[in-house]
Amino acid sequence: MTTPARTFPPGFLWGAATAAYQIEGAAAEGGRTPSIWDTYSHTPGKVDRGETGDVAADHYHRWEEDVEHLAELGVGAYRLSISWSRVQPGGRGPLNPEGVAFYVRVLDALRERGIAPWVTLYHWDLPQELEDEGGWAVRSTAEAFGDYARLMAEQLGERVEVWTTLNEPWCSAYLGYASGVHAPGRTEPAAALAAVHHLCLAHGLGIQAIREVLPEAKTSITLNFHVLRAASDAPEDVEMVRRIDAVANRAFTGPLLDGAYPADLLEDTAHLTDWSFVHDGDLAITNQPLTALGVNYYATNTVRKPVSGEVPAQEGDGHRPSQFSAWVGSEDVQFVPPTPPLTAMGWNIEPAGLTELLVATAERYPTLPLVITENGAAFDDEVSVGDDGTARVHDPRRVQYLHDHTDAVLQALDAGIDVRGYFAWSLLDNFEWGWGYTKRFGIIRVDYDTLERVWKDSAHWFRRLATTGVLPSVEAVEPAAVGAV
Ligand code: IFM
Repeated sequence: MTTPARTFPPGFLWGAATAAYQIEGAAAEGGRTPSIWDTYSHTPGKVDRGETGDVAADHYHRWEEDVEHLAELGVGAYRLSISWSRVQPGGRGPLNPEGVAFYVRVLDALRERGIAPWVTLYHWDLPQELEDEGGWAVRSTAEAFGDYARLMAEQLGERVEVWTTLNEPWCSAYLGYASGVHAPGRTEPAAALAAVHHLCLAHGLGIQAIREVLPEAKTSITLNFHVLRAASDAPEDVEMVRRIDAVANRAFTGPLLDGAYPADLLEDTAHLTDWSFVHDGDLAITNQPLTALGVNYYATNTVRKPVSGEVPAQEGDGHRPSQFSAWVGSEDVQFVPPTPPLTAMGWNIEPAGLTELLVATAERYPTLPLVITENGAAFDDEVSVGDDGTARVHDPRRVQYLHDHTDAVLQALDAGIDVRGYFAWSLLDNFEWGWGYTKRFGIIRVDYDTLERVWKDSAHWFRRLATTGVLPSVEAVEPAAVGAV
């Protein structure tokens, strides 16, 4: 008996995603000035092995080859981000024509190949000058972002399919300003909460500006929701879920989608701030209609109340994000170490969490289409030589991860959820922030000595999925001739 094919609906969008600082390199070329990630990565001790994005995957010089890889993958969309300090050095004032021309070339090349550009305006690389003026802890950064968004709408216009204002503002605010494990590396919890609001305000000002220039623009924001589990049914553990949900999830969905900060968040954080940085009228700005909501999903988190006298453990590695929402206003929450199997990031693998997230988000916001803008996994890949003498990367765990998570999307679709697309993170191995190049998320391998690209088995598998819309078996990883899948 054969199992019936699992098929995605017609028009379901397949894509691959990257971000500027993680792949471009050319950090000091073409008029680009430093962002907070240049400063941070060049600060000794901040990034593993002292690595920086100076060269990264050298996409700035190899973008034509990378666009060919996207075309070969058969994806309908590519999610990229703009380096703010490449197009507007310093984050204010005149544009840098050379920087703008780079993105125009990339977007035009994508369009020529029938690939829709999904552009994120901010994927964590704030121009350093704006950080010097206070960064996301001050309101003027949100205003500068609104101006930048307007300029981009004017310059890039109809080339852009979907405008995403921010990627994962949770990371920008809490990892950048509370835990300090991301740029700019500040450890000021009150500033992190101000950053939450100024990022939401930036989003609203950005959407308003884009719509003034391009009234029909499709707009979005990408959030990395925390899918939370209580370690037990005990009320005190369930209460921990509420606290983390407030600071990690509803701190963003509140202002962005409901037009209000949740009352429990304000109460939980009252010892840190009075939230007076929220001005009259701000919540009408932050709460903009969106074409779709971008959902990034990797893993789940289990939390519990520490037993009396227990010091809440900060799990082993300092780059793990989960612990740091506890750090702002919820110091008494314990994140339970994840249960294997784990990815190379130490994150658990729980595809059902993705279905659950999509169903819960759609229940809360029934008219908002959802798109998975990131999902994928880092594993320690090995290169081997195939029978034909070419380099191969057999990455069965990544194939399994992608298979099980796209299957989880199908289950959400089966439940009637309006999910419109899925972007694999990531097109290429790249600079994984505090981890440098030690973690490989790409479906295409980058050899950091030669900068050569090699398709992993997961890329071959993903190509089958993207070109057929039918969920392939995990064995379907052999290279296929173009048109043969
Ligand atoms: O590499 C990051 C990306 O920049 C944002 N989302 C999570 C990915 C994996 O950590």
